[in-house]
Amino acid sequence: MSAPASSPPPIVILTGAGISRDSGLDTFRCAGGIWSQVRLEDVATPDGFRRDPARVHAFYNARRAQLADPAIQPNAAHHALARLEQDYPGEVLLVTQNIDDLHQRAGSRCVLPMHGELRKIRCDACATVLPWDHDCSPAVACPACGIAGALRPHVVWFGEMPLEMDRIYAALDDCGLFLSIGTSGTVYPAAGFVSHLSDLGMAHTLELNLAPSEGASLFDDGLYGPASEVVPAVVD
Ligand code: BJW
Repeated sequence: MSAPASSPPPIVILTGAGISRDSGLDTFRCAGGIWSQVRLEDVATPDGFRRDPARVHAFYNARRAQLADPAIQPNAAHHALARLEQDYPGEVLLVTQNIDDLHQRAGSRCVLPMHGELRKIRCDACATVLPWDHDCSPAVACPACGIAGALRPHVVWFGEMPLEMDRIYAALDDCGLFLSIGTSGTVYPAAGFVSHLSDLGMAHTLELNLAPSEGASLFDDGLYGPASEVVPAVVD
């Protein structure tokens, strides 16, 4: 990401599950969140998938079906970030840990979903990534290569390398403002972005969250409240 000298500083935005909470999707670690309903070792690790692929597919099938519910829509925070991308004269990169598609549906174009996408599936046999809006199971054959049992959710599990890391670090190294929105900051490498930036000393860093995260003191500033209120207040 490199901009002409006259452009305003590039902005990098990191979002987490908290931004989609006001759209009706559960976070992972809040009270009653996803990790209190299922064991992450069972559904979000390569070992869990090897042990019981049907259980893992069922977990993601249910979340895919929930995302397709007409009641689940982008909220004011997603829309505000899409407006920011459209109106800001410099570059805006939206890095999301979320696998929902609410940023894209709100109109954001420059989105890097670093933990994958719920509405895609990947073939372990031929590495093809396909749009996928229905249920999957170990019995389904890959439409690209015909091999059965090789499809897996296109998501990043613990122990796997998140996506687009080179592009993300290049953008971080170049940015003048970093916004972290609705993430607990407990999962690396995303949790390390703010320390990376304070080491570089070039960007202003701002946390927007319901309440200060454990790493709040690493940020230059913080603004706290529901994302659907705080994000539009910052952007507009
Ligand atoms: C609101 C709100 C409202 C609520 N408004 N805000 C020890 C030290 C350092 C690292 C490690 C370690 N041991 C293991 C690791 C690595 C590991 C890791 O970080 N583990 C930690 C738990 C310690 N990381 C990895 O394995 C990652 N890969 C990696 O490191 O690769 C390197 C490598 C690989 C191989 C070889 C060598 C090197 C991969 C991590 C993958 C994470 N995947 C998941 C599941 C994705 C698919 C799915 O969705 O099912 O990603 S886990 C889950 O956590 C999901 C999320 O993206 C991620 C982050 O969660 P997030 O978004 O922050 O949500 P919450 O719930 O935690 O927080 C919600 C926040 O919202 C809260 O702060 C609320 O306050 C706030 N909120 N309502 C605004 N209305």
